[in-house]
Amino acid sequence: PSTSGQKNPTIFTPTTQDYQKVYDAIAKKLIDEDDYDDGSYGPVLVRLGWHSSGTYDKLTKTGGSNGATMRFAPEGDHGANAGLKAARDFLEPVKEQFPWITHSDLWTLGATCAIQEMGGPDIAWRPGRSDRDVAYCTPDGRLPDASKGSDHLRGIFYRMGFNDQEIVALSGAHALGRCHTDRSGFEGPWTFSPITMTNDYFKLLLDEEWDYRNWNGPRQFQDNKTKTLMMLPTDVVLIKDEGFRPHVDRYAKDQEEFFKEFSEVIMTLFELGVPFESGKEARNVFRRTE
Ligand code: ZEM
Repeated sequence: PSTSGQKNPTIFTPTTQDYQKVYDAIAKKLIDEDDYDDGSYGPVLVRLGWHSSGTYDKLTKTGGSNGATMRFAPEGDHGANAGLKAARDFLEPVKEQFPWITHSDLWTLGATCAIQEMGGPDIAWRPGRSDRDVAYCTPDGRLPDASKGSDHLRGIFYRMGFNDQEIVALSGAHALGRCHTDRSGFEGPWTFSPITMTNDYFKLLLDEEWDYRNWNGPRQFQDNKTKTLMMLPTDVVLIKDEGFRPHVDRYAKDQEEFFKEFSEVIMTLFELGVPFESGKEARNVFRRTE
């Protein structure tokens, strides 16, 4: 059959409305599939977006969300990425429904959607990531090690191009989700509402007394009152270090201020290393589910 007179039917240029459809499909799945962890895949989707982006190295311009190289064994099997298959598998049917979206766009859009749907701030997002082959996998060790101190934290995040304020803002994502003994070895949630985005992580860091947990697992902290919450060594560093502490204080006092700065920095995180052809005007905030 002749297609003359038509545009090449195999080339499809998705619009903002098309990406909104992907957002809506992810949001619907988050509501429908509530039989996971604390009742939502939201937190693990956020962690997937973060780990796909947080490999960025500003000096060599390698890593970052472009590529979705965690699909391949070397990177998917890095210790830091344990458990993220759950998030990748959750998004796979969405990829099949919208085959034109790249995995790398889908993973960052999934995290963006999850944050908004869990009551977090609006986050601007734009497409433009392409999937790359196994040769682009990053070496192990680019993501932070929770057992370490402030020098390590700064080393990792400065490499991505972030500063102290941005490190603290990003850490506020630990309002969400929990640690799993079969993934990181650590155990438990940071807050009492792990599927709702709040500034509680900062409030709890300041308001609770944090003792070492007496157990066989890796060194972690537990709240002295209920003994049900946890903090990682890298979380507690934020209240001990004088470069980090002022931002913890600010975010604990004012959720709006935290949301504003979190929104800005996570947008930046998700864009690290992406050779966008579009400009900043291509960024869009998707409509949330009612
Ligand atoms: Zn996390 N994170 N993270 N993080 N993280 C875990 C879980 C989650 C660190 C870390 O070692 C760990 C950021 C920064 C840092 C989330 C988001 C973001 C876990 C538990 C560990 C050990 C994994 C498990 O056992 O399942 C360290 C050291 C960080 C340095 C500051 C940033 C930045 C994040 C996003 C912006 C989220 C949402 C989770 C919860 C995942 C889940 O499955 O519930």
